[in-house]
Amino acid sequence: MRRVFTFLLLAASTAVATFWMEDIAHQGIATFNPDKNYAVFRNVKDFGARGDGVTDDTAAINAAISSGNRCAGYACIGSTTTPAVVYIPSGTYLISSPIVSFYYTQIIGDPNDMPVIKGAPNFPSHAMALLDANPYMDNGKLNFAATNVFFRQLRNIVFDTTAIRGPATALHWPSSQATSIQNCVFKLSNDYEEGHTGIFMEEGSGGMMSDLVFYGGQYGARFGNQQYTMRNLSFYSSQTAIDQIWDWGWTYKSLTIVDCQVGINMSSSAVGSVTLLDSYFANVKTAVITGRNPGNTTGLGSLMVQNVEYTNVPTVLEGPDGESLLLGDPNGSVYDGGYVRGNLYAPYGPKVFEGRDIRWNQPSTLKLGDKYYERSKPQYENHPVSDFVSARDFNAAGDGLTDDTAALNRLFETAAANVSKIVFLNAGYYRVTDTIYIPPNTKAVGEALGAVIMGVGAKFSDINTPHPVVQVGRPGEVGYVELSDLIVSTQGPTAGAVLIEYNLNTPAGETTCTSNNPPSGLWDVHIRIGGFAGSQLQLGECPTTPDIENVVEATCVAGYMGMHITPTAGNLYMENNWLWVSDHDIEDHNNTRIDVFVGRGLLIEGTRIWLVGTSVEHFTLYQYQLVNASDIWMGQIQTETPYYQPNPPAPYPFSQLNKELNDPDFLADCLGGTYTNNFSTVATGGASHQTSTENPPCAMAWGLRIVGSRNVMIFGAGLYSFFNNYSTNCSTVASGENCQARIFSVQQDGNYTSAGNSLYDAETVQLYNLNTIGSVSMITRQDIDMAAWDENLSTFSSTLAIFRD
Ligand SMILES: *[C@@H]1O[C@H](CO)[C@@H](O)[C@H](O)[C@H]1NC(C)=O
Ligand SMILES: *[C@@H]1O[C@H](CO)[C@@H](O)[C@H](O)[C@H]1NC(C)=O
Ligand SMILES: *[C@@H]1O[C@H](CO)[C@@H](O)[C@H](O)[C@H]1NC(C)=O
Ligand SMILES: *[C@@H]1O[C@H](CO)[C@@H](O)[C@H](O)[C@H]1NC(C)=O
Ligand SMILES: *[C@@H]1O[C@H](CO)[C@@H](O)[C@H](O)[C@H]1NC(C)=O
Ligand SMILES: *[C@@H]1O[C@H](CO)[C@@H](O)[C@H](O)[C@H]1NC(C)=O
Ligand SMILES: *[C@@H]1O[C@H](CO)[C@@H](O)[C@H](O)[C@H]1NC(C)=O
Ligand SMILES: *[C@@H]1O[C@H](CO)[C@@H](O)[C@H](O)[C@H]1NC(C)=O
Ligand SMILES: *[C@@H]1O[C@H](CO)[C@@H](O)[C@H](O)[C@H]1NC(C)=O
Ligand SMILES: *[C@@H]1O[C@H](CO)[C@@H](O)[C@H](O)[C@H]1NC(C)=O
Ligand SMILES: *[C@@H]1O[C@H](CO)[C@@H](O)[C@H](O)[C@H]1NC(C)=O
Ligand SMILES: CC(=O)N[C@H]1CO[C@H](CO)[C@@H](O)[C@@H]1O
Repeated sequence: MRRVFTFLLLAASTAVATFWMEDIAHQGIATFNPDKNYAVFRNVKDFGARGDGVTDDTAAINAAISSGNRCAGYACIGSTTTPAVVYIPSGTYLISSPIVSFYYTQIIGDPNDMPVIKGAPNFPSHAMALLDANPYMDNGKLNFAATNVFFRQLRNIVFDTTAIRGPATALHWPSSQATSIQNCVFKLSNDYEEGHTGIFMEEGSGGMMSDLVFYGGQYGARFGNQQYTMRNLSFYSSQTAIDQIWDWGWTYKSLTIVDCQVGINMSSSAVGSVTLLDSYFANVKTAVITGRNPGNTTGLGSLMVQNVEYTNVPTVLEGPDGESLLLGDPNGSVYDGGYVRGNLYAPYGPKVFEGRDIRWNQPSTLKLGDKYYERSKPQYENHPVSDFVSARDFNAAGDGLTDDTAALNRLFETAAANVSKIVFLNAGYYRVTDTIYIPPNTKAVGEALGAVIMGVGAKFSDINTPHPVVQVGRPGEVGYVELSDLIVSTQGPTAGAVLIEYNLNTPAGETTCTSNNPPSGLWDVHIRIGGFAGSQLQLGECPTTPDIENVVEATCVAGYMGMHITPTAGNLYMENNWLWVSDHDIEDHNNTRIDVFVGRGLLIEGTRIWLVGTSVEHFTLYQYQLVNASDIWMGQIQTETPYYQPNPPAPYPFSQLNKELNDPDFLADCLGGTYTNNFSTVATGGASHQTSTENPPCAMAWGLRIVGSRNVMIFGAGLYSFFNNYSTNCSTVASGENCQARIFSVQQDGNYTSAGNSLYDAETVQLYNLNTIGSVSMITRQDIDMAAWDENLSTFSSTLAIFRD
């Protein structure tokens, strides 16, 4: 009887279709790894893991991660040459000590039957976590500097700590750009006294998490990081769902918090701001705890909440002394259109604002139902392997030497002709000498974040003739695409390269989104310029030159623009995208700084674009620029000014202005010394910024520049300028945060009444929770600097809660 039962169970489980990623031919290569036998794809079962819930699988899983002389330990703090997909088939994997992840690792479970990583009863309670993605070394430091942990993913895993008595953490995840966790479950002890935690993250520079479910725990999650975007997280029966350890800015969207004592505890004085949208709390004693007392005039603990329902929640917001600042209903539902607590500029300020039930314009064009549109990265889990076409099967070598232009163009053209086909770009560097055209109807996914399309050569080399490396649709073209897990790069001097030109207009619902006519999507599609093996833009070629005045090596001018979303483009959802001009050489043992120059960051001229968890760093003229754009959703955007500026100052070496692209004119705006500020009319803080504004350089890259655009909704922005000529002395309170004069500009082309009100029926720009570092002015409106950093002192950053224009 027992045997038959087992047999039936086996038969049933083999009947479940395996995930395509498990079965597809694994032809990915680590192009610039000298070991030609290096394996990118690793199935833990090939390393002896059993997944039977009984065998101790710790060593086998760790072997799958570590094999191939990969980057970890004292010997390596970063490398792009050892990317890996560690695949975990369905099963229950018992572990007795931590699984330790390495640099550039994707840990992916079978989404159709998610594997369980289960801590054995003897799992040591002093251990960091079931999965330690960045272990502390004997010297007390993390293996990988948290702010340099890039290119890492975790998907489709169930973590289970319930068999462990005493403290336990499922996941330790100090992380930064181009990292994501998607579709994971955390099963923690329901006994709060045990002290279980789902995710512990104490530092880093921000990434993306989505579709996570937490059960039990003293803490569902404890989050500390500079900034982050998190979407669709659910917590059931945790004592505290989210313990906000520290942040400058944080955007939560679509949280569900049920049967918890506390929803979000953000009372620490190290919390700069939290933005919370489209969420639901039920049977929660206290939804949010703030450390910010009423009337507090600092930027600390700024909070913006919009579209949240509370059912059986006695206290919506609790103050620092345990008092109820906003009441809920212990026996019913309360709906909140929105509340904000922090400093307001509308457009002038600051004014302490503590309003409730705010219902400012929320463009319906950006919503599906009553929530802002959101959509997770497709994993194609219902597709058989036969639906996939691999780059290697189209003779794209991906070896960094062969010219793969024709092969890739043929691959995309062929796949787009059949709506069922999905392009699989095997890991490898695809060297291309001309544009790769991605037609409407393309679905494509890369392997290991190691599939890199790399533009090189003459077509991309003229600083005055921009030429796309990847072009999505031709101007005016209509259609739909889905792209994920890809990197677009350049090699050597390519001053004319536009890494991605996006032209496509996708038909989608006109007034609100519809699920069956979705916007196109780019998930984990990144731009990386310089600082990696094979780029020919590393420490050897592009060392910094602080001691030489205004020198730029022509061989280190490596791009015209990161990404251009052109005027004909519309209906595009972007999630977790990092556009990075490297500031350091990832392969170097000390992550030594380098100087690479790329003109423009992300230019948006289109309409109806969502940017969910994106960042743009170190471009010369600007990071984000919006020109005549409309219906734009930006949620926790993040920027950094190039570390070398003002040596040389912007726009050098891109001194040829492109008027068609509305390039900022630094010569006119700054070098004539004509810029003015309106700080002296502000009620408070006059004295201190008189000294701080003495000599802040103005000819510096904009973090965000908005020109003549409408319905721009920004839910969290971190615009940072840490350096002048490689020194951080300027990004301090003592120096007056004077790395640069200004960083955020709104210029609406004279579309104002004489009283200064917008001519538009609705606000043109709404920005919530702006955090800046190293910029004297936080807002420059119509060329006038008007929000001084010291009007809104907060954490290491200055924080203002609302800017409305
Ligand atoms: C949210 O996450 C859950 C759990 O992973 C998933 O079932 C659901 O589809 C997600 N919702 C959205 C809108 O993506
Ligand atoms: C909230 O967090 C603070 C630390 O910032 C802690 O002292 C306090 O006990 C927490 N409150 C609750 C109810 O857990
Ligand atoms: C303002 O609130 C923060 C916490 O969010 C607190 O640390 C600070 O002491 C308060 N400042 C004043 C002047 O009340
Ligand atoms: C209302 O809620 C409180 C606290 O949750 C509970 O004690 C009480 O019985 C409820 N009253 C009704 C009428 O449901
Ligand atoms: C399109 O692709 C599907 C699935 O891979 C295949 O079954 C079908 O034959 C293809 N159609 C054409 C016209 O090639
Ligand atoms: C930049 O800093 C270096 C020191 O690291 C100094 O020698 C040089 O003069 C500085 N250049 C400018 C333009 O400030
Ligand atoms: C890294 O820096 C240390 C000193 O901080 C130096 O001893 C070492 O040589 C450097 N290593 C490399 C590879 O540059
Ligand atoms: C701005 O965009 C609209 C379409 O959204 C277009 O009709 C108009 O011509 C554009 N204006 C400029 C100045 O480019
Ligand atoms: C300066 O700010 C004040 C409010 O503080 C405002 O009334 C005035 O119009 C501003 N001036 C300019 C030129 O923006
Ligand atoms: C100014 O606003 C008007 C009315 O909405 C609009 O038609 C026009 O295109 C705007 N001009 C610019 C330059 O944005
Ligand atoms: C930065 O400040 C330190 C300490 O005050 C000083 O020694 C150093 O010279 C400064 N560096 C620059 C580039 O100004
Ligand atoms: C106008 C305003 O709110 N200014 C505050 C900004 O932050 C500083 C330092 O915390 C306060 O002293 C100001 O009152």
